[in-house]
Amino acid sequence: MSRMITVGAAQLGPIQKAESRTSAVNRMIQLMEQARRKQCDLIVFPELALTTFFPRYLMKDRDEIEQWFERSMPNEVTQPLFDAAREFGMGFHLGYAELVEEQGETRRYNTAILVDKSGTIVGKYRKVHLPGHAEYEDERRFQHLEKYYFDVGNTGFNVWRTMGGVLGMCICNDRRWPETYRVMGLQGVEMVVLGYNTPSTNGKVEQDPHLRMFQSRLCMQSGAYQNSTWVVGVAKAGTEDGHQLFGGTCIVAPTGEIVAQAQGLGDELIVADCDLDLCLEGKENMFNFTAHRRPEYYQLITEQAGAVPPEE
Ligand code: ING
Repeated sequence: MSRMITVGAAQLGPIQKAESRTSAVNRMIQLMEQARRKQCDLIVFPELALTTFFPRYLMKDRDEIEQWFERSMPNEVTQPLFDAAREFGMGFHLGYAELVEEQGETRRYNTAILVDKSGTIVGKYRKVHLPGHAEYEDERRFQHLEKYYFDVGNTGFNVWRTMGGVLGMCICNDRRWPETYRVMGLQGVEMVVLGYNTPSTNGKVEQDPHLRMFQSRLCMQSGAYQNSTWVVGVAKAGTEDGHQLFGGTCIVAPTGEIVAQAQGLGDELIVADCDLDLCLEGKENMFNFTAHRRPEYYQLITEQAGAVPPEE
């Protein structure tokens, strides 16, 4: 048996601060047209795909902050993506900054949606692991103010039965945490789709760019292998107003092997035929959770956040 999802991982090159959302959407539509020619069932766009990676800038004025956020989805600017999905019979995953009123309070989330082939939103995810810091840090070459701009997501790590499989989502820094994949693995996930914006250098300490790429890949490949799921990781890449983001968009098989990867740092579509039945081998053997997991020994994982070494 095979259950195929042809997936397009649509890396976006840089979006400059001055670039409009309409322009970003037009670029994404072009990638959808390419993906249609390659018969993609699903196209995956990056985290915060409509704008530059604005958490690198400190803004204090409320209106100035809120202009980076979407108050509804779809909206006037993003409607063409939904129309193309329906016309092409192609699902999509999109990351964006979301502003909502919840219990009388304004909340801001780093959000992603999953849209099916009819152009209907079937799933929403709000980023849980927000990296960086909540206050301006003078010693940094650039800021990473996600904890300042966003609330911790309140959706949890869900999966959805759509497009012939069990699909899940996470966002950027979430990909570095094994818990992210395992919670979806325990719901039988067969494909995790995620977008990221990862600076090529650390804003504070020197770090080899090659090492940073290695670590990003290591996390996605081990998440795939240890849960026997496809992982589709899609970058926003290149230089945004002088700030470099690494690329490395890739599609990872349930074996942990990379089956397709982007070559450059611009808008680039890579495609793979992902047979969801390839997940079965791992799910029935090495990572047969029912047979082999011992949750009674994993309590610390949900009881505490930080490490507590034994006393000296
Ligand atoms: N980006 C980064 C990521 O995890 C980050 C966060 C901050 C990485 C500092 C490295 C250093 O790839 C997002 N958008 O989560």
